[in-house]
Formats: sequence, structure tokens, C-alpha cells
Amino acid sequence: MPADGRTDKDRQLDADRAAPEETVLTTDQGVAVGDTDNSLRPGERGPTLMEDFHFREKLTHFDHERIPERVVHARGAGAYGYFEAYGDALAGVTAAEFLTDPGLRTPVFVRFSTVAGSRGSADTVRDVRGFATKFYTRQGNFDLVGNNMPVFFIQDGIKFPDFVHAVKPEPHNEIPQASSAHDTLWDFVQLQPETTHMMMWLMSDRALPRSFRMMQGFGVHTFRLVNEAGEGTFVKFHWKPKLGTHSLVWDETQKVAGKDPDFNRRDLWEAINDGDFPEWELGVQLVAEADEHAFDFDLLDPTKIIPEEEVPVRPVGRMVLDRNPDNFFAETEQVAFHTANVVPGIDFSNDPLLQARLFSYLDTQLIRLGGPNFTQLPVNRPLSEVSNHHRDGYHQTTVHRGQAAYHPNSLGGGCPAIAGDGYTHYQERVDGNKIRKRSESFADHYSQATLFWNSMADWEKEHIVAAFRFELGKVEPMHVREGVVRNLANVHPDLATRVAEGIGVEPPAPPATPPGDRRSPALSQANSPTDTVATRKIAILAADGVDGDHVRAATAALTEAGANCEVLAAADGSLSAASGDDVTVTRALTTVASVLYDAVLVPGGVRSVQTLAGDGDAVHFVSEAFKHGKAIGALGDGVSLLEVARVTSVRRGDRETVTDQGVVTGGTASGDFTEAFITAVAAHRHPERDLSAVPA
Ligand code: HDD
Repeated sequence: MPADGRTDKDRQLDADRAAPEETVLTTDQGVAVGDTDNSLRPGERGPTLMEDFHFREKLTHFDHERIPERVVHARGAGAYGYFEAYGDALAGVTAAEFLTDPGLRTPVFVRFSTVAGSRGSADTVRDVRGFATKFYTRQGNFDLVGNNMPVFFIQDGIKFPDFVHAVKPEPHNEIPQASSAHDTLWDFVQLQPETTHMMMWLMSDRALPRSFRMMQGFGVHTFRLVNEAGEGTFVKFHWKPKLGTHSLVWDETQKVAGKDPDFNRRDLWEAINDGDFPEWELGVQLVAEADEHAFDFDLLDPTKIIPEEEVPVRPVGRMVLDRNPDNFFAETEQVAFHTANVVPGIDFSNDPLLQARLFSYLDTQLIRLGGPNFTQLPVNRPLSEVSNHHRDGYHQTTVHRGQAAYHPNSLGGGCPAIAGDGYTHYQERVDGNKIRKRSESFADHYSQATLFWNSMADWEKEHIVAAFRFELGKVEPMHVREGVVRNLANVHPDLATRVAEGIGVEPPAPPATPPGDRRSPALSQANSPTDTVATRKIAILAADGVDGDHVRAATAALTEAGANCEVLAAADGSLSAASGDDVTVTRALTTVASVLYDAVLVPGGVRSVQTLAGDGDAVHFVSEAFKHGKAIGALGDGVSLLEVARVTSVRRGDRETVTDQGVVTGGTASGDFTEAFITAVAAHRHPERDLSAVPA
């Protein structure tokens, strides 16, 4: 690790960086430009002349600025960082140096994305999130192109165009944008039962991450680790976020999509800018080759997980994202991931979805990035040396020297030479007749969907039912709704009945055999760690006359615990506190909303609270935060604002600190109070509240 903390990739990029400081304006030919505001014309009022090369070049370059957006995962945000293995636990399992040498710091670039929406769509829509990592290892680039859900919609990649056509905006009117709540997706789903497990994930809160920094990542497929002796071990890759796995609630996501469509992207950017570097642990589930058939599902089936209780996830390293890109287009837009980018020690399995991806990613980069030389783009270039006989093509930037561009050659001294320790594919024995047929071992589409349902907390189940009702409620043809309910009946009769009751469909008859009762606690977000308030955004509502001591003491304790506090008031500037001193306002209330914060605190001060009670924005702020299950704190006179905001179903303390359902009240900003409030914020949400009658 170099003393200046920069990775080798960062250093490599120096050669490509350009900054305008101390330069003069030039054409692309390097000719200095003296006027870029007026086109060349005969006379002041004459037409523009063809010979104005600067005008033509400027306009032409502009006209060609856009490239095709990704056919899926068009909307995304990226960052650089590094990966470090914890130790050599995988030595002997894989020849991949970056996974086994704890002394190595491997640079990475990660791009997070939504799937269905266009480049300009909102961040907080209900969707799968992409989680693609490019490791610039010393043995070449390894891309782990995963998602925040561990399974997929289909089992064979030949169905990918069908699935994507169904989920994308409908072809006749291009409606709806970035939403799965429409006829074609659900028509596909009802006819394709293999989607059932993934649809459970998509209808769960996993599809609404609070932050890219608070979501898991999964390689999805079973891959192979291969050691120096050529022996294989099956592997599933997992990313676990250090901040826990947390989600927004549905009503909130829709409002955020309007208030701040860049919510997740901004969150990532700001955290890295503030030095709150997001971190994930890489874990692996390992399965010996001999145990390939030891499970009640097929390891090659991408609609299945290996329950963590059956094969534990072993932590093997950590990834930290510590640098924002310099230029969105050059880096985040032009980064090209490909599942086939593997390094010695990592290989594929015969998962038919993965096999299709091995074709599709290179193909898509060729059209998207305009030719075969996209690997030379700075963000895509490996750190290890590239030397081969590939030549020419659009945008070739390497100046290949020499006469011999073929192998074998003697005129070029035989170079580049064949590597003695080159990548060797795992020598799996494969034989069979050429057939188009799905394996029988892929036929069970429901057991793991049931496992997922059984593993959810009651509030997670409620959210899933509400999501199915919302989405299917947008589907016009009744036979499609009925088809989905028929599938859900195979998952669990409770689920099917509760969904059916909300969408005008006859509830299904009870099944002949009751559903299994297996659970996997690791699947529930209710079991995600809630031990930190790091980077959580706390809104402190205030007006003139606020109790300045409350603001200062609470801010100090929360900041000390890692949270970010903002004082919100009717207007920017500063407030005069009850004691006469000034309190700086961070933002005007009218420019933000409760949905952009994790928690709310109402300090005391009679005048301040009276003003807030008469301000609809402030009152709505509190009731909406309550509705969304967020921690709410109120001190002294601030407690009375809860009444106005209809936060009436909780016990409140006027002097003593009282916590009830994540609402923390008390007389002073004592250690007791701040500790209780911090615990309530760390819990993320308080789903135990009865919210049905609360408007917001
Ligand atoms: Fe894919 C992009 C993840 C199945 C074809 N995919 C793409 C990205 C992610 C994933 C994260 C965005 C990469 C970036 O940020 O640039 N895709 C997945 C996962 C899948 C999956 C986890 C199932 C396990 N994908 C899948 C299949 C196919 C594709 C079955 C085709 C047969 N995916 C593509 C693509 C994209 C893509 C069309 C669009 C842009 C790109 O590749 O670079 O080739």
C-alpha cells in the first residue's frame, strides 16, 4: 500500500486526466481560439460561413455527445476503492492472488444501478439494484457483475430478451417509466412460474434500498474457484454492507422520486466526499465438487439460493469505496462490465443463465461503446500489461509497433510469447446429446419462494402483500391478476389470499398439501444489524425561540455517534435561541422533506414550538416521519408538537426519558435521552406502530 493512500489504478489514470487550469481555449487540433461566442459571418447580420471550422467542430462534437444507454441498468452511479483479503483462508482453494494474499490492496471500480429505468429515471423506484465490481488485479481484470438480490427471474438466458421486453415500458406508448407495475411484466410472470421466487424478492423491501451503502450484493450464479492443481470448488459470492441492510418504505420511495430523483446517487457521492467511506465484506459459500448434487435444488439453477444456514457465508475480505469518479461519462458511463472477465483461480459453472451472459456483455459493449477497443478506455484498462495481436478497429489508441501481428511469428521474435502459466479453463467432463430441454432438477419453482415468505417478519409480509396489491392493482386484464394469484397459492395460501382480497380476485382454495414451514433467518431484514447511526441524517426542526442547549447537546451526541444533523427552519440564515444566542439554520424547510431524513428531533422552546405548530410543513414533516416508521425525538415543549402532528398512539414523557415505538421524549437533552434517541435511530424503522389511521 503506497504511502499516499492512492491505488495503482488511481496512479494509472493520471496519464489520462485533463483539467482546464492554466490552459487557454483551443480547437481539437490545438489551435488557440479567441472567440467562442460569435460564429463567423459576412457582416454583423450575415449568415454563418462554412469555413468557420471552430463553429463546425464545436457543434459536431456536441451533436455526437450521446452514446446508447445500457439496454438494462441504464441508470447508475459508480465509485473507486479497493479490496483487501482478510487472510489466506482461500489459499489452496483458488489461484486468484487478490483473494488469498492479505498484503495486496486491489483497486476496484463499482457501479450500482437500477434495471428497468432509463438513464434519467428516479433512483428510488421498485426494482432490482445492480452491484457490479471490477477488480483491477495483478492477474488481469475480474468483474463480479451481481445484483442486490441473490436469485434471478429466469433460468435460461435465452429468455432474457423476453423478460426485459416485458418489464421495460410497453412498446406502443413507452409507459410506464422505471416501474414493474404494468400489464406486460405481470403477464410474463403469470405464464412463467420460474419467476415466482424472484418476484417475492422484488415485492419485498429489498427492492427499495435506503442507500447503495446499505444493501447486500450477490454474484447470484454458482461460480467455481480453481486452485493451482486445477481442482475446483463451487462458490457463491456475497457482499455484506457494514452499515446493515436497510430499506425505505414504499410511500416514501415514491415521494423521494419527486423530491430528489438522485437520492441514492447523491447519498453515495456525499458519503464518499465526506470521508464516510462505504464498506462491504466479501463472503463466500463453498461447496465441494463432490457435493454438487447434495441439495434439494440444482446448484446451476439461478432461481435458487443456498440457504446460509446450510452452507455458512465465510468472510474473506473487505471492500472500501473511497473515491468519487472525476467524470461521470468517462468513467461511470463508459465502464464496461463482463461476466467473462475472470482471472486465474475463478471459473464458471454451467448455469444456463450465466452461459448466456458470457456472450451478451461483450456483444452489448460493442454497440454501446462503438467498437472493439473499449478495453483501452481508462476506466476499463487493466493494470496488468496487455499484449496481443488484436489490431485496428474504431478508436484504436494504442500505437502498435513492429511488423508481426500474428502468431506464430519469427519476425517479431515470437512475441508476445505464450504464457507458461496462462489462464486454464477448469477441465470439467461434459457429454450429452444436443437438446433444447430444461433439466428436471430445475422444475421446483415454489419451495424457495415459500422459504422466503416463511422467513419474513410480520411487517415484511405486510409490505410484500401491499406491493403485490399495488402492482397487480395497476394490471388491467383480470386473467393476468388471477394467473399470478394461482402461482402465489403455490407459495403460501396466506399470501395468495391476502393478495387476492385486495385486487378483486377470488381467493384460491386451500392447497391439498400444506406449504413447508422451513425458514432461513438470514433472509429477513429484521435480522440485519442495527448497531450504528453512522451517516444517518437527522432533521432538527426549529424556529426563533428554540432551546439552544437542546440543539447543541443533541447535535453533539449524535455527531459523536457518527450521524449528520441538520437544523431546518422556515428560512435559511440563523435563528435566535431562547437564551439569546444564534443557532445556524442548515436548510430551509421548504427545500427539503421528511422523506430525505432518517429521523426527526423537535427541541424545546415555547415560541419555537408554537411557530412550528402553526407551520403546515413542519407538522407534516413530523407526522410523515412517524408514518414512515422513523425515530422521532421531542424535548420539553417540543413534545406538544407530537400531539399536533397526530403522533398520539405512543406513551410520552415530559420529564423522564420515555421511549415507545421509536418515539423518544423527555425533559432535557441528557445522556439518557440522547442514548435512547440514538438507539431508536439505529433501529432504522419502527414497524410496530399502528399507522393505518395516520395521514401523510
Ligand atoms: Fe445483466 C448489465 C447484472 C442477467 C445482459 N447486468 C448488467 C449490469 C448488472 C447486471 C449489474 C450493469 C453493469 C453496469 O453497471 O454497467 N444481469 C445481472 C445479473 C444477472 C443478469 C446479476 C443474473 C444473475 N444480464 C443477464 C442476462 C443477460 C444480461 C441473462 C443476457 C443474456 N446485463 C446484460 C447486458 C448489460 C447488462 C445487456 C446491459 C449493459 C451491459 O450489459 O453492460 O449485456
